[in-house]
Amino acid sequence: MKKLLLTGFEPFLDYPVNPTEKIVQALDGTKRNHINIVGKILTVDFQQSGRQLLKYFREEKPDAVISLGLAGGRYKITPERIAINCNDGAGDNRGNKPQGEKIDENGPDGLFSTLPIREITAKLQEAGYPAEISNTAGTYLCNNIMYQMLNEIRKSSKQIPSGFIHIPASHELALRHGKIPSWSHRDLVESILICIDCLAEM
Ligand code: PCA
Repeated sequence: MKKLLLTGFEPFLDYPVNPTEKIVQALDGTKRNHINIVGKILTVDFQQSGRQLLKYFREEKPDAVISLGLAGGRYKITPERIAINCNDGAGDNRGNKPQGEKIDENGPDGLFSTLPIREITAKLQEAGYPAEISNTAGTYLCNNIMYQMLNEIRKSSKQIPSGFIHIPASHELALRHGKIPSWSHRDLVESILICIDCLAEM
């Protein structure tokens, strides 16, 4: 494993800050145990986010992909188990509001994460960070891009680990939002580095 594509999102809905953007900015261009981290920020847009991710994937040719998203209200780091072939939920940043459409008309109903999600949660817990596998990434942009990335890799028959990790709010966001639990930026960054460590052997 030499190169990791790590993605985060811009702010969306009633979250004026997206901690995933801050984490990706902090780690972009850095190295962790011989893994070069390439960080990219995606828009929150049903028409564009997946295209952006696939473009970065083709340009960067990474050996693994980890996408991060904010799950405002969650208390733990939650690697997602599965992405489903469905767009739904609140309007995105460009005003698109899908109503349960498929992401890929001909794609499978669901695609499982190919990240070592059990090892990731175990390593986080060992390091003292609350973590558990999540069985739903929702139907919004996080699910959408997780699905699109796994679908692209599936079609190309490549063996590239890919998946999605939802994270809680940062203190910076919680202070501005007022009603969600939060972690420090430092703990968020450290926990994502632990997730990256789990890829080292792959
Ligand atoms: N979280 C959203 C989209 C952007 C983000 O950071 C989600 O969970 O779908």
